[in-house]
Amino acid sequence: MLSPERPGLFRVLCLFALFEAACLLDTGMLFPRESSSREVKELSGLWSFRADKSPDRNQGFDKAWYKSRLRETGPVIDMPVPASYNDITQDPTLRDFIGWVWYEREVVVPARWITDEGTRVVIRVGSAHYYSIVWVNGVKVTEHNGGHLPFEAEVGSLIRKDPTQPCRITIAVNNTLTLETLPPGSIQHIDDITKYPKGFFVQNIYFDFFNYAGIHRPVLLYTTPTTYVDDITVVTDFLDNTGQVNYKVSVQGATTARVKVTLMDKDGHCVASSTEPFGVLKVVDVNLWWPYLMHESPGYLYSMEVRLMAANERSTHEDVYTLPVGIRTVSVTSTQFLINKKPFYFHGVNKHEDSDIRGKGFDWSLIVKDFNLLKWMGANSFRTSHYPYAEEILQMCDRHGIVVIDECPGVGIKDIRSFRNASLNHHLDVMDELVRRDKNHASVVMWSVANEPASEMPPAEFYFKTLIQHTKALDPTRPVTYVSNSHYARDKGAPYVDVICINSYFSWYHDPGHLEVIPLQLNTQFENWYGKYQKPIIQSEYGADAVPGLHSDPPMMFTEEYQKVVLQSCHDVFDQKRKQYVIGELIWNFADFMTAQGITRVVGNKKGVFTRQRQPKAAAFILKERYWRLANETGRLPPWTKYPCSL
Ligand code: GCB
Repeated sequence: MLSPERPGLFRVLCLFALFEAACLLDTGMLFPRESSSREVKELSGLWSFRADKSPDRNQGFDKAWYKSRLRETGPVIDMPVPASYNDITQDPTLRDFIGWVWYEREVVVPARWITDEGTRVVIRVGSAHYYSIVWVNGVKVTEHNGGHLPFEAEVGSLIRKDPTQPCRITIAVNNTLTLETLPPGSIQHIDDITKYPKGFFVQNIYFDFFNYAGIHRPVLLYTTPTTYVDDITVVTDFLDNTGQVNYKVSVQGATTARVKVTLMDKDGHCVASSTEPFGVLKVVDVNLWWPYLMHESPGYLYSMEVRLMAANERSTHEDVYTLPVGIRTVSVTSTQFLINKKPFYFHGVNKHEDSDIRGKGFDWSLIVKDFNLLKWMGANSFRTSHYPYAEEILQMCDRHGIVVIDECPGVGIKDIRSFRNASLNHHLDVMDELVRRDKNHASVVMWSVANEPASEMPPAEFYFKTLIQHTKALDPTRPVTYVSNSHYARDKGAPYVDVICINSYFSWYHDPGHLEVIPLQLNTQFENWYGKYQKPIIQSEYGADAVPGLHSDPPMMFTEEYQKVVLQSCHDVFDQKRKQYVIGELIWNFADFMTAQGITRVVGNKKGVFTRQRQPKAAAFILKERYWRLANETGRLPPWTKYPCSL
């Protein structure tokens, strides 16, 4: 359990543990940034595309589609990258496709990257769902198991082989989910030819969002020198007015190299520096990183420039990487969540990466719009339900002071076979990748290892104990949670988490239409969970579907009025319990989102307070009023933010 007492010693121990953990991972996963020594070439745009519709989906491998141009092995269509492929065409078989799809793009590489042997060229895929294999000029360079997280490979030697040829990148992506993937799923073949066409099969999933697929985040080529900054780990602390940045720089490509680390404030003034690869930078009169609406200047970021100098017989290389650093602490007591030693109340949302046409494809316009809506409604936090979001989104959170509960794709672990070792090992690997990617984000204050697993099943205890302990060993500086369903009376993982997160839908999935049960049932829920575990509680999901434009008074399910009353009834209980041990409320959901087709979903899940096109329903105004009231009560706001109407 994280303890606010003896922070100095505790932090130093954490730091060593974090550095040890970082060493267990093969390499770093720094976000590619341009600098005087690094170039980035974005490969967003149109790629050639073909879905392998052969019965066993294996034709692409049998015919080695990666060996020549994709258009020479069969018909191709244009496919935007990044985007899910599902909603791009009018073809229902592509929307619901299961199996391998193939992407290809030819790239002209700057001549200097080819001629300069001192340049490392790396291909990086921000994420592709679910299993990916990458070839460059017909040679396999990497494969990756899992969506939502980046992967990369060095390709310099391949593009240098024949400099007269453009660099041809082929990426095959398979969206099949099995009992051992994260999230899990299963493929069901149905052989009854009296009822189903020959070869009929379906993908069963146990989660409530559409299994969008394809290359979801940008693909990049980037360069570094051959001796380079491979990873940086920072852990921050403060005492009185002095901030501390404990850091470690990992170098690849040389056994000896000189390092210069400079910490700069927002105006570019140096506030601390060092020539050691690890150590502590002290910042006098520190500007702490504060959440949005908790302070008049939230999201303060320093810049940590790492300059690496390495020499061989022939030349000197320099590599420069600049990492944004927010200085803040996080800790938990039995009733509170503390940021910079002050109580923090989560008033925020759950989101999805989801929108019309793009599906889960990365889109700056959508991201900026969503941040504007979050700030408009006075939300100070969100949970990355139910998988890690794009790194660019976390960077926005760092800059705007939006607090994040960072969730891995452990959603829908319902089948007892998904608790076996193969699944657990993969889940541990995913946590490694997630912590490695997101450990330096000030906005990330807690890890969530799963959402609503069947945590009452006997193997759940060993599974979650192992997973949570592993995550704490990876990062002892942040609390760990997983999200429970309120009606699991015997939750085997709860004793191991730092914060209890509970989802509940009273008067929706239970007692539909009976709004009057909410106060009693929600109160009982809190008392039971706190009574049993004595840990702070976040209401991590609550809400109701509302089809925009449907109205009724008295309220009926699926109308905007019903959604409003569900929210208001819950808020009354939150207001009583937040004086005790409830430390947050996250609405389900920020916006409507697409799901698989089914009798409870009307073209997707309609529990958004905004529509999928980001227009407010009546509930958005209820939340806006509440969140600003909470912020005025609990935060320290500058005068211009006190009255949101003037925004
Ligand atoms: C939940 C799940 C979420 C669903 C939501 C619902 O408990 O965590 O993924 O979308 O309920 O609307 O049913």
